[in-house]
Amino acid sequence: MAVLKSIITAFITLAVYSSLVSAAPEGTFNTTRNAVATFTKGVNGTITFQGYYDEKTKKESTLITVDIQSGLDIPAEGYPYHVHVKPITGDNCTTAGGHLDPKNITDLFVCKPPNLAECQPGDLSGKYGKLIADNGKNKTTAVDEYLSWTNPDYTLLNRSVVIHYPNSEFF
Ligand SMILES: *[C@@H]1O[C@H](CO)[C@@H](O)[C@H](O)[C@H]1NC(C)=O
Ligand SMILES: *[C@@H]1O[C@H](CO)[C@@H](O)[C@H](O)[C@H]1NC(C)=O
Ligand SMILES: *[C@@H]1O[C@H](CO)[C@@H](O)[C@H](O)[C@H]1NC(C)=O
Ligand SMILES: *[C@@H]1O[C@H](CO)[C@@H](O)[C@H](O)[C@H]1NC(C)=O
Ligand SMILES: *[C@@H]1O[C@H](CO)[C@@H](O)[C@H](O)[C@H]1NC(C)=O
Ligand SMILES: *[C@@H]1O[C@H](CO)[C@@H](O)[C@H](O)[C@H]1NC(C)=O
Ligand SMILES: [Cu+2]
Repeated sequence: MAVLKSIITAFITLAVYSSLVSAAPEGTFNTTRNAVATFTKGVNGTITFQGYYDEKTKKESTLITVDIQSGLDIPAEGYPYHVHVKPITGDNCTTAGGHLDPKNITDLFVCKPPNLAECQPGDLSGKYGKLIADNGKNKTTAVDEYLSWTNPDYTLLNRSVVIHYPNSEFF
């Protein structure tokens, strides 16, 4: 297939409450701020986003849980993954549009820890590392303070997550 650089995409939808891992952020998990991208082709697995709010610090944060059970077949290099602005239509990855980038940082800026505030909020692998395959799988978590559940420009809902092959940082 021509210029299909992504491995697979999944639409982010509201999730039902699911149990939490130990790496939970400060604050309270708001069960209505709960979204999941479910991958069923190319890779099997989920990326879950759970929104927290800390009354004391007034800080929003999102616990990101990656749980890919199969399909990451290229070892060592790592798969880039991003939140893209649009939901996916059919199997056409181009319909995902660009990265979630409300501040117009653009793909030209190379996101490097620890300066995560300067990254595109959608550049998950830039902020937290590419998904390193372990027997086709990856399981990892991150606590994010740059996505938002209240600012519509930063929201996750009705967008998509794209996992790219290791040789294609962007599309
Ligand atoms: C939970 O999230 C919803 C949707 O963003 C919001 O309307 C509600 O106020 C939040 N509840 C609490 C206790 O923060
Ligand atoms: C995903 O799971 C389905 C059902 O278990 C299986 O048929 C399919 O081969 C799996 N795909 C990959 C990429 O592992
Ligand atoms: C895929 O989507 C893009 C953007 O919406 C469109 O320009 C292109 O024609 C589509 N390709 C196919 C094969 O449908
Ligand atoms: C980013 O670019 C879009 C489209 O050009 C524009 O509408 C928006 O105002 C810009 N946002 C910022 C923060 O510059
Ligand atoms: C998953 O990928 C992350 C980098 O994003 C890496 O730190 C971690 O070791 C990998 N975990 C597994 C179980 O593959
Ligand atoms: C997401 O899409 C669903 C249906 O496709 C719609 O009911 C819902 O209001 C949308 N949510 C947001 C936050 O846009
Ligand atoms: Cu991407």
